Amino acid sequence: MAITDFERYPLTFGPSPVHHLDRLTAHLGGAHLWAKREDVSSGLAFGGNKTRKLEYIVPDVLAQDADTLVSIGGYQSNHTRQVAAVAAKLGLKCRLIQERWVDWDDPVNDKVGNILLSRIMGADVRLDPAGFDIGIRRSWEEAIAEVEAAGGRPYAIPAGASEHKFGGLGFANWAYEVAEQERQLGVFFDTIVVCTVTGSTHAGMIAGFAALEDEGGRPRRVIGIDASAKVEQTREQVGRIARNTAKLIGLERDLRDDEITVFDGWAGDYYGIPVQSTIDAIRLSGRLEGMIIDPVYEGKSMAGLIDLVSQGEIGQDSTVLYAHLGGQPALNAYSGIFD
Ligand code: 5PA
Repeated sequence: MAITDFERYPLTFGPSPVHHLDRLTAHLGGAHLWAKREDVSSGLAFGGNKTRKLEYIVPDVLAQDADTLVSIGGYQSNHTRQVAAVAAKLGLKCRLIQERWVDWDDPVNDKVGNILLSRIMGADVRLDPAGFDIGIRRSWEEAIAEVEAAGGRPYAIPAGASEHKFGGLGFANWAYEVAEQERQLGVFFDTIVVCTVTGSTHAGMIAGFAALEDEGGRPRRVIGIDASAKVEQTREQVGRIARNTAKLIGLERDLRDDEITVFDGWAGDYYGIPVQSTIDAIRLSGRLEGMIIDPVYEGKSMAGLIDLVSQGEIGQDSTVLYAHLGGQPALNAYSGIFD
């Protein structure tokens, strides 16, 4: 099997745009920085990385003739908002468990941003007081059982669509898309920087780029920046999903440990709570590039990118592709930071 053997249900406009970050590059005075924008590549409720993952999951939903998508995330989950959008687009029902993953006391945290959009799109949104965990949750299993008991045909999509058997395919294909865009642009991205939490975005990229390398492509670094503040769990999950995805797309060797790189140092102490470097990164990206990033994910990976370039860990001659995975709607629940 190869990535092209898997069916892809189109939910995006096509390849996500890639552009140079001129002013950020000049400001940091090091590597050449580019961005690839999952945040502007779909018309479904602002898109993001889950939309691309779901393109490879929807064919299975349709094959199973499910009538309700069931998924889970925090109150401000981007993933559940994208599941709600896909359900709306397919004419399916949607049942969402929104857990209190983040101890953030903004009074509208469970009302604005992502959760508001999910409600607008008709999802059945249920709040649950449970805290952060990227594993399989009981509340989610109960929701599936409830849909079944009511005569529905649920289709279960785990947190971030990561523990799904096809969860890594969307970003394995992203790697091939990057290779094609490199040919068009005449550049080579030797370093990719990506935010990682439930793991299948980063894992898919690792598998995809490993397959490209085995097809004769030049090697490159795919650096995951942890935003879960539970780096060991994330690293384990990324490695496992990368290996599963690599097998699925026909990689004939095991992945090396040095292909699975998850850095910590920018997540702060808690998932979902921005620290000073997150806020600085959000302001810098906004002021220099007009590129909006969020306080939960991309603000943390951008803080990592800024430091790695400033400290020379990513060298002067590097050409870096920053994966912008979306997530801006959550900013609405964090307005107090920018007063
Ligand atoms: C998320 C995830 P992975 O979960 O695939 O590692 O992706 C991390 C990530 N950037 C990066 C943005 C904007 C994201 O939304 N979000 C989760 C959610 O519930 O929204 C799965 C955690």
